[in-house]
Amino acid sequence: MKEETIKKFKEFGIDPNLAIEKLKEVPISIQCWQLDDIDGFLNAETLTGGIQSTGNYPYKSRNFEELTSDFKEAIKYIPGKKRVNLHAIYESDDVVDRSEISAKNFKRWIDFAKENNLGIDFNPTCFASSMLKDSLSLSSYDEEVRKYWVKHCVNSIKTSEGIAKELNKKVLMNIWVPDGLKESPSDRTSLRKNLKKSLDEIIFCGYDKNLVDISVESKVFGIGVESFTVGSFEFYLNYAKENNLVPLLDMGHFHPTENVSDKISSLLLFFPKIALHVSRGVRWDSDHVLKLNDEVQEVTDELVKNDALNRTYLAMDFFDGSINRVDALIIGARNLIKSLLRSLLTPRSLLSEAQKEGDHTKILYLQEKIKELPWEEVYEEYLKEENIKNDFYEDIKKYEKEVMSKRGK
Ligand code: RNT
Ligand code: ZN
Repeated sequence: MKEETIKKFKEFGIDPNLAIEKLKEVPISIQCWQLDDIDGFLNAETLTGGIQSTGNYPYKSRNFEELTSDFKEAIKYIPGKKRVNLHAIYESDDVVDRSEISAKNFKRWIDFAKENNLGIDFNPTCFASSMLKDSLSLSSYDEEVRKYWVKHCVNSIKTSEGIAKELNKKVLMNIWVPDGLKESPSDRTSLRKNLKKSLDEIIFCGYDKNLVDISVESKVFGIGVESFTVGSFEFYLNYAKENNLVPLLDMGHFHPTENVSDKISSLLLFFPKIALHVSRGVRWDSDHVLKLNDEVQEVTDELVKNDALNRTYLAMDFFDGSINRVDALIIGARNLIKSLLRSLLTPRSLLSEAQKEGDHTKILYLQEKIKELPWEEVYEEYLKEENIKNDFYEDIKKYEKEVMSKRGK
């Protein structure tokens, strides 16, 4: 890095090299489902559960080989520690019904993770299934349906434990269910009681906390289930607190004027660990590719200010089928990384001192002044240290032509 650059940051008491060292240690969980519009490998059922990947950009991956090829291509351009975020529908070996899964059915993924020095995170897939009844899974009134999903989640925990043992790395297993209703329910409580009972049954089976952390993800509404979501924020926040689980906040799962960044400091006061799905909501829709925008910046700022990077599971969650899906992953991941870097390059103590002194003019002055600092040069240095090229657009074009386009449509 140029002396000049270092000097500019030092004037504000920041060491850019230290920022790079810290950034290198922050793992980012990369969602495999961006690469195939959440089709999974069971190629059985269409995507349901109030989520949709729109757009028909060609050449999406159709199987394990294609998906891992695209994943590898994407991570060539993503610096730092990485994890692959899997869903149960990406079962790769000796495929069984998803309620029966174990780590054996993810053998090739485990090998893939070992070869590429990746961690794995796991998700039971409680959607895209004919076993959903009236858009309900774990909260269903139908005991056969409810028990099916309980079993799927229990076996997802066992699968996660198996994966963690194999990799010698902890797995975050995240439960999100699509359960909800299109119109306002006459009885909210019974559905929430069903969900609570199912979760109790799932965690009652026990799990090794050294191997797995379990998170629960809330949502405000989904497509087709606009009026009521069983697993609301209050529901899961309380459930997580009572049962030592990790609350997971998806940035696209709140009312558009509600900011996840504002919730982080409160959660960190009460939970040892939190989890985030870093995503971008647009109007009613969540899950757009991350941009380097103010809200992502505010979220990473909160994590850095609270010295909570090592207490936070950072996963991306978006799926865009209208652009090259490999580019989408790289662009999103890089924006999260840039945001983290900018947060690490912010003079926290100067800002918090100014607040304590009540000098709000200084806060605004500093907040805007530091935007003049050459963070891009620190970013380029980081890429250089990680042996990663900055430009990737032409390379992915070439990959699209030489590899992806051979898939036909
Ligand atoms: C859906 C949730 C959930 C999913 C993935 C596929 O609204 O955000 O995280 O996106 O599990
Ligand atoms: Zn999510």
